[in-house]
Amino acid sequence: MIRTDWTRAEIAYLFELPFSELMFRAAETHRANHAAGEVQLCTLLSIKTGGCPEDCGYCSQSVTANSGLKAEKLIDIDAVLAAAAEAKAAGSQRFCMGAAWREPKDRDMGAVCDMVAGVKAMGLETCMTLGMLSGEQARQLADAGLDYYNHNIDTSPEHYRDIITTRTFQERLDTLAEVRGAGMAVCCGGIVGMGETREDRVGFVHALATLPRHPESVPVNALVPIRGTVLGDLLADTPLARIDDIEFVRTVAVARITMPHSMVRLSAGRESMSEATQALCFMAGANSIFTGDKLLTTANAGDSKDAALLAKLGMVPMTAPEPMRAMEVAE
Ligand code: SAM
Ligand code: DTB
Ligand code: SF4
Repeated sequence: MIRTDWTRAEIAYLFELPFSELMFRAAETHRANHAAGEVQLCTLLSIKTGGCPEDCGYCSQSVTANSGLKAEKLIDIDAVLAAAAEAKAAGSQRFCMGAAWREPKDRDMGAVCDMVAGVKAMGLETCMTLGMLSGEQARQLADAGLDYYNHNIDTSPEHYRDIITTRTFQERLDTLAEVRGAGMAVCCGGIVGMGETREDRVGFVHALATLPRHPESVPVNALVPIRGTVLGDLLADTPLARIDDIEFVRTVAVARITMPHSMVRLSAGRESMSEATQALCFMAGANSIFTGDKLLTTANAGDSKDAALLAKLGMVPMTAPEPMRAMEVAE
């Protein structure tokens, strides 16, 4: 049964379970709803890098960060299609395009919709993350064939204002409602390791698991500390503040148990994670990763490292598109 009425106390209880008990329950939920030996491969491309007016404390692309990144223009559709072809050849199932915008300008919509249509025509699932959307923009993207829209709530509602001051948690929820209203699937998660408390992690999972419909994809990122960003500098100066591996795995497990049908993506931060920690995340129910050498602006594990890890774990890339898989499970 899919529950959207989780209480914070229930989620806190899951976080507090003995680790082996939590892992057992998460693995059980995973097996009941997904093919547990399969991992979905997704590839990211930054289609518009840097110069973002928002002040997200973790992000290299904010104008408030001194990350040395220079603002670029929206890239050409040919470059997008070439990157998508490469991703497809490497076995990726979904192609995610990200732009460092607070929201897209209406004059950009034609170009991004062409990108969606082009990538979709190549037989890849399409995802975009462009910041906040109006209802009309969401409809335009849906009409162009966009399958997923990524828009993260990032952390608990209480911790949100310590991380970002240029928009509110409620504005995130408003865009998610526009995405749903336009009929697209939702990709929504956040970042662990931003100096939040356990209670914030409880509040973060609670906010996702009590949305009117669970996001079809839930990316769980571990903060990538980038020099020149508020959080990157803070973490570099206090290394002990880095998220504990077991606590990260617990977060993945609780996401899996509370949102059983969702794809839980082990997202940014894998580069600095041991193979053993990643394996624990898969056992805890993570069933999706970002592949390739690059995320948006930072390095990622890379295809050959990932292929070696999956082979070592006896796991295989997912091939069937997610909606089909969901139907198989429902039968
Ligand atoms: N501008 C759009 C937005 O904020 O929705 C899309 C791009 S933004 C880079 C997408 C997501 O990447 C953020 O919501 C955040 O969760 C994640 N992210 C960004 N920088 C990160 C970092 N340094 N470490 C981990 N995750 C990060
Ligand atoms: C998500 O949750 N993580 C991705 C994707 N959605 C867009 C982005 C990760 C970015 C990591 C830092 C960087 O490369 O700039
Ligand atoms: Fe802009 Fe997105 Fe980075 Fe925030 S996370 S600064 S909105 S690109």
